Parts: sequence; structure tokens; C-alpha cells
Amino acid sequence: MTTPDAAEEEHQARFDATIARDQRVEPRDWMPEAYRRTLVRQIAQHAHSEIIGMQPEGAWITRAPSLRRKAILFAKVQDEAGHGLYLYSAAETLGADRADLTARLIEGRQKYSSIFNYPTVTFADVGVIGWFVDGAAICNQVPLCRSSYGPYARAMVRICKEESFHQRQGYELLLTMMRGTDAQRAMVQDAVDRWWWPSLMMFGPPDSDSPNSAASMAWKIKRHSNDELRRRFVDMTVPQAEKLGVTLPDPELRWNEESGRYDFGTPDWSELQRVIKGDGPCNAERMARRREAHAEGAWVREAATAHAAKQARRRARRAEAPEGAGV
Ligand code: BYC
Repeated sequence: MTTPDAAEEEHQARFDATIARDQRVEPRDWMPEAYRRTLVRQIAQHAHSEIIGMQPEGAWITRAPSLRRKAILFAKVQDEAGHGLYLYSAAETLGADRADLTARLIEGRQKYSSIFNYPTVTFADVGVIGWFVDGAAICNQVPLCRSSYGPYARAMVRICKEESFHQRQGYELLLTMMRGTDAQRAMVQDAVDRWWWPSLMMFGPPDSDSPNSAASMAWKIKRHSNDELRRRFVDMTVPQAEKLGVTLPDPELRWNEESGRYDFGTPDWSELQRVIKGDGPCNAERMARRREAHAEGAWVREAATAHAAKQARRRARRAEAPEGAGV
């Protein structure tokens, strides 16, 4: 007879082999509790970020300068709601409860990305969010399409396709503004100056200060370190800035012939810690709006629950009724 310890060891060995062979872990499979908890933490934070991330750009839907820009922005913000929903569903495959995850966000017990705690002051911010924030999201999330947990990796495939459209719409908006007036060009440069450093912070603390990285990389949830992804983002974005005709606000930014990559300055890590802890320019506003939206949606949740209960009662009656009774 197999003892509980031996069974646990066998499960662990099978899990380790799955990871070593670069195969996917699926919801039906045994997994270590710490792996499951790490995934729920990361996926929930990611989902919350998509939902809170609707706010900064959503604020410009009623003020978009043309019908075309309004339609594009509407579509983008709706996509973000969709991303949140795929991700909450992925978390549910790990046994998490969506209502509980939402409660954790609303009570400040779970995080969301620091980047959404900065204000969108002009319409150029909409373009820069598309270019930088969605660009950073692509750098971070394309490798997550190969994440070891199947439902997360599969959700990422569609999300990345949509992020790619988001990034292009942002860049195209900025190209249009740069072809406009001096005032419009100044608006773009100002938005670039404000969003550059917070965008670099999206990738998380430096590797030397990233407590979750070692385990997440060993489990192949994360495929690259925070610093490597930040560096890829800089390498990708600098030529785009040159083409656009804007300056990135980093005096240390320069091409390094030897490494074949760009060297760049150090973000203000104390600012990242402050924003993560709730003390960013818009944390209070974002959370207040999220709580308000949740309260406003209570009747929809109640109606959906009542409807589901009614359907279940009907199904039960039908199952009990003799054939042909017509219930
Ligand atoms: N903001 O050990 P570390 C989007 C936390 S949505 C806040 O390196 P990890 C979009 C971290 O959670 C973009 N918190 O952690 C939507 C951890 O705290 P806990 C969202 C941060 O998990 C709308 C602690 O700091 N993307 O693209 O190994 C419109 C230590 O960090 C941040 C994702 O969520 C931060 N920036 O690595 C447009 C991607 N950075 O949990 C666009 C998925 C770190 O221990 N997530 N923290 O209390 C990831 O790839 C990883 O979770 C991270 C952090 C790279 C973010």
C-alpha cells in the first residue's frame, strides 16, 4: 500500500517532470500548494489591473476629439474588461472565487499594477498609454503565453493579440498629433515625460529585490526576470521614440556598442514602493471609483443569482416530473 508521504512524493515527481519537459499543468493535475497560491496571486493582480486599468483612459471617452477616436477608445477599454474576465476565469480554475478576489481588491488586500495610479491629464496620455503601457504589457505578457499553467497561458494568447492592437492605436494617435501643431507636439512630449519612468516600474522591483521571482521562474510561471523584460522594453521603445520625434526623459540613456543594447538610468524605486503601498497620485480615486462601481452593480449580481436559482429550480422540477407532464 502507498503511504500518504509516498503518494505526495509521486505527485511532486510527476509535477516536476511536467515542468522540466516544458509541458503544461492543467486544472485537473496535482500541483504544489505554493505553486497554486502564487498563480492565484499573480493572475488575480493581473485581472484587477485590467479592470482598474479601464479608468485612466475611460475618463477620456466622453472627451475624445472625434467620433473615430471615441470608437477606438471605447473598443480598447471594452477589451480591457474582457481581459479582466478571462483572467478571473483562469483564477477560478485554481479554486479561487471571483467574488472573494473582488472583495480582496476592494478591501485593499490584493494589489493591482502601479501604473494605473497616475492621472491622464491630456488626450496625448491616451496615446502614450497605448504606446508605453500596452507596449510594456506586450513585453511582459508574450512570454506568459508559455507560462506553465495552461489556462493562464491560453488566456494570454488572446490578450496579447489585443494588446498589440492597443499599442498600435496609441502610436498611430501620437504620430497624428506629432504631425499637428506645436501645441500638440508639446502635449505628446509632456505625456512622454510623465509616463516614461512609471512605465519602467510596471515590470516590478529590480531582480535583487524581487522576492517572488526565484520560485516563479523555477516553476516557469515567469519566463524572464523583471530586469530582463524592462531592458527588452527599452530596446524596443527607443527606436520608436526616435521615429516619433520625442525625447525620452533619461540623461543616461545611450546605445552600448559592446552589449548591443541600450544602457539606461535607474527608476526611483522608492516611488514604486510608495505607489504600491497606496500612496500614488490617484490610488484613492481609483479605489473609490472601483468600490462605487461594485456597489452600483449589486442589483445585477442579485438579479443574476436569482435568475440562476430559478433556472435550477425549473431544471429540478423537470427532472422530477413524470415524462410528458409539461413542466
Ligand atoms: N505594481 O517579487 P515581485 C495591462 C508587487 S495590465 C504593483 O517581482 P512578481 C493593461 C508584486 O505583486 C498590467 N505591484 O513580484 C491594462 C509583489 O507583491 P506581493 C498588469 C507590483 O509577481 C489596461 C511585490 O511587488 N500586468 O497591461 O514575481 C490598460 C514584489 O514583486 C508591481 C500584470 O499583472 C507593480 N508594477 O512580479 C493597458 C502581468 N511590481 O504579491 C494595459 C502579470 C511588483 O508579493 N504579472 N509588484 O504582495 C507579472 O508579470 C508579475 O506579477 C510582475 C511582478 C512582473 C508584475
